[in-house]
Amino acid sequence: MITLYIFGPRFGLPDPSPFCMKALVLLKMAGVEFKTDTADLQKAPKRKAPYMDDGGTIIPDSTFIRLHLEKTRGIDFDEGLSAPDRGVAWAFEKLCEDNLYWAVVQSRWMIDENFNAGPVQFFEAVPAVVRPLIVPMVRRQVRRDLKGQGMGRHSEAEIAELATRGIDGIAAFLSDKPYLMGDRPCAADASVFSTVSSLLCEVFDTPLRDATKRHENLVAYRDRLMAQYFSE
Ligand SMILES: N[C@@H](CCC(=O)N[C@@H](CS)C(=O)NCC(=O)O)C(=O)O
Repeated sequence: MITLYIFGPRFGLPDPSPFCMKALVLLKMAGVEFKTDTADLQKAPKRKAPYMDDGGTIIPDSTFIRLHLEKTRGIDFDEGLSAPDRGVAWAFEKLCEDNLYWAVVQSRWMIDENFNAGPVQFFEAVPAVVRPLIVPMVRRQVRRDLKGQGMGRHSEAEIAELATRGIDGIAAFLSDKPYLMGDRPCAADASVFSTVSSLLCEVFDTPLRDATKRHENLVAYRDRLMAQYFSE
């Protein structure tokens, strides 16, 4: 039996983490039986969620979860795609994960109003006496991560400008297709759908959300895949 360790629904999303959402979608695409449990980052092999337990084998990281499913279940999430199309799908996936994701993190964690509307809830279980120490400490770690990755070195306006390029690119490429690469979902849809859903999250008032909302096809794509994978 597979157990996927995630954070669980928040902010009107199946998971506040686009990587956890992606792993959920991949498992649903694969059609395998699985259950979910709450991630314990101290036990997570890479100290990040998601991670998956497949009959005692622990697989961290959403992309390695994909590769594990492909290897062990004989699945090809990109079945039917040509080699160039597989490359394009991978590039869009990594645009979401290595670029847009960090713009989302910056907007949720570094802008006080958004932090207080969202991530502050992650600290509810922390005893009230130490919370005033822990919360700023974790926010400092996130700021350090953002600086290390590079996104955190830009101004908010510059981040919005960069993210809008990516968002516009996804919208233009998706065009009027039901899925990123055509008539059937592929692995990149798990990632792109999760990122678009995160960008559109109503809890956070950001220029990224406005830039995404401007594209009717992205809103429709989010709605269509949400109905397909999370109707429950
Ligand atoms: N490359 C990883 C990224 C996972 C990731 O960044 N997870 C974040 C949540 S969105 C996390 O667990 N962060 C906890 C931390 O950094 O302490 C994947 O694809 O699973």
